[in-house]
Amino acid sequence: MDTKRKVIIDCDPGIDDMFALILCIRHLDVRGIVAVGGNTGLEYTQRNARFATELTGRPDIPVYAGYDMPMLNQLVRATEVHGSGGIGDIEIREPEKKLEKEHGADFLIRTFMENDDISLITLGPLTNVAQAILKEPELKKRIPEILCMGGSATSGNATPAAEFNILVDPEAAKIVFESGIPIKMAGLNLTRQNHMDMADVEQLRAIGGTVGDFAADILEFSVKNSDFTSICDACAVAWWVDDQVITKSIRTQVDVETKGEFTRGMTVCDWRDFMGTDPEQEISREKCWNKYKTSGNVEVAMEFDQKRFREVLFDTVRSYKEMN
Ligand SMILES: [Ca+2]
Repeated sequence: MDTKRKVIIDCDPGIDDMFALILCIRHLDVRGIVAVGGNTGLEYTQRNARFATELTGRPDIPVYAGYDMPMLNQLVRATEVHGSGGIGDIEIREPEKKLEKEHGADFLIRTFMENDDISLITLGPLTNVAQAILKEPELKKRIPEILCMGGSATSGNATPAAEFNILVDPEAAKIVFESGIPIKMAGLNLTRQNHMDMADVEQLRAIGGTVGDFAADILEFSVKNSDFTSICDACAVAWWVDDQVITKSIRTQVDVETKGEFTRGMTVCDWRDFMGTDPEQEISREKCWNKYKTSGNVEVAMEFDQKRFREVLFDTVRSYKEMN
């Protein structure tokens, strides 16, 4: 019996999304991929998602296009990080794999209204998911769980307060975080614990094969761009690929700031009951008080086993080579 977790992946590939797809397609039962505009435009993110299915030998996985633009926000892209085509400076051919005709948001609605056992992974701005919830509010009761790469328990990256995925579409993120759907948040405070550099590029190149070569190429672009990279989306999905990679998480209340002069797009985590006395650990790992009694809508990932993550990643890339 196949016991792999069934998932839909909503993403904006994106270099780190590609690593996440390489992991998920091997280890999870991926029922569909929905592209969203984010790191780059939808024109490229949906193409890269289709390319990922061919790269991994799984062109049977359906790929849908969702929304290109945020709900209200002005357009923000990260093409300086991912290249205008989303996967560095690598030129890829147009995949043979075709895009599904159904809109990505409608696919989300149909899938979650008809199934009870499929979870959702989000690796980009939350536009598609929020639009789907607005169109079919029953989704709030139908999506069992969302694993979200987004936000941060501490610092942002796009601004001092905000992480990129949330900043791109704060209104969408607010709708999702207030939906009542259980959320696992793997934010920057977690993913920054992973540093990939040229040694990792060389290791991927040494593994080789179609997936290994491609992974080495896009990682090299990332590393040359900024000395090291965290491949955030891959760190996030590791939570469901291998439950030993995320070694500590804390449930607390997380709200999305949409109005702040300096803090728009911030994931405001309620750490008031977790403020300990150790200055080296700003957020205590256990509750110090029980004064504020917030409901705790989000499980926030806090600690990451980098060694184990690397083993999982490199083993996965190797496994694709052995498959060919
Ligand atoms: Ca992404």
